[in-house]
Amino acid sequence: MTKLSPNSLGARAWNRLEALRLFTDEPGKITRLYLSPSHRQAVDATVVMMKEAGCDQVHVDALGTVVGRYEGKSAGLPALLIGSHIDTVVDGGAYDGALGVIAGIGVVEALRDAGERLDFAIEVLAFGDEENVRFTSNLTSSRALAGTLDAAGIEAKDENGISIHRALLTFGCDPTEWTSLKRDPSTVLGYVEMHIEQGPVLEAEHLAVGVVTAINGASRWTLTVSGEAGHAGTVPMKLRHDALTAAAEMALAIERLGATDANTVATVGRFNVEPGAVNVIPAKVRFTLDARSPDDAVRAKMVDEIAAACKAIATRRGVQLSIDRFFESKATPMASSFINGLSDAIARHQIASRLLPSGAGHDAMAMAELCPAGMLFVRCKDGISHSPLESMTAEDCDVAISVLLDFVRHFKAAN
Ligand code: HGY
Ligand code: MN
Ligand code: MN
Repeated sequence: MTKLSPNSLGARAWNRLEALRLFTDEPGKITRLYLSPSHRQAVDATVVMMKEAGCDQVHVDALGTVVGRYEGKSAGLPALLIGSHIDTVVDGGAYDGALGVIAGIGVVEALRDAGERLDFAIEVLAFGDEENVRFTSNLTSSRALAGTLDAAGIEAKDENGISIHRALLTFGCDPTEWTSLKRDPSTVLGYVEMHIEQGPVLEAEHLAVGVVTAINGASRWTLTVSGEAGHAGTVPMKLRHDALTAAAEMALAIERLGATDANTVATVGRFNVEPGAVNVIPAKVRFTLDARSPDDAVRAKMVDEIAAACKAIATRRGVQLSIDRFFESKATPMASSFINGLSDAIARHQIASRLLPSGAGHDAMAMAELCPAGMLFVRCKDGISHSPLESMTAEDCDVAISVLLDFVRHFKAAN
């Protein structure tokens, strides 16, 4: 139980996080995929939270993003955007994404309670497609605002063949309106996202918060290995074209090549075997690659080596290999004005200001194409995320939102 006063920023945020975590499509786990029934419930709850916190206007846009606007000293002023995502991975945590949305709501509520109106508006954004788990296209809701989403993104399908377009109709949105979501840069002053670190650095250095310098670039592929099905009892080992053992050798090559540079990572997260019978030699394996680096040239070299290694294994084993490169994001530096502004706010809280890169991707990657973007990291336990073991403290939540509120109050649009 927290020592915070019930009226504190942290306690109020904690209650909202505890409410959001209940919206899941897998009871007992937190699984809230883009445009799923639980995402719709979370959207509806976020609308209510934003209204109760004092947003002057709240709406759900054509791609399911909840947008809550708190006007400045006069209506229609350019806005500072505060956002993150409310979708999750499968069996994920309660803080990845949701924390940044709840923090934005907390900032609006604190200003409203103090009767404060700033020289700019604030818009709190709850994006819904950051995790790239259900559909192959990613960051669609934030890229639409940045103006970098293309029509193909809306036709991306999930593994049941349902497109984002069709899922939006079921969700209650009008997908044809997505093209109007692009923001005029003159109406936006910047974007700031608060997020758990999803890594061990802040905890190891006993810091509640830190400032992100840059977000690593990522490449995501689906690799399909096609071999020959056969009877597990009759086909001699040397005559087989086993898709699974070929894919397994490729996965080990990916693990080896991902480790060639101190700052690169490469992961095989999904591995589907067909037909998947105990007495059938696997005919087909589809698996995913997620490869990242803070340096785009290093990442390009790594993925080229991965492709070459997988092709060589396929040739030697007499199986077919096809690669679908479905996602690519460049390494994204954060705006120095935001790095400095967030660092100053941290210093005003007598906390040492720690700068660190983000190995995880965020909506800030997309928003940085529209406007100056910054991120405030918050300590999480053991650095664990994308897991039901993901956790943080209400006290750190309180400090972090207080820092974010301080940043907002001191924010001056870079002219
Ligand atoms: O995978 C990522 O980096 C993000 O959590 N979607
Ligand atoms: Mn996230
Ligand atoms: Mn995530």
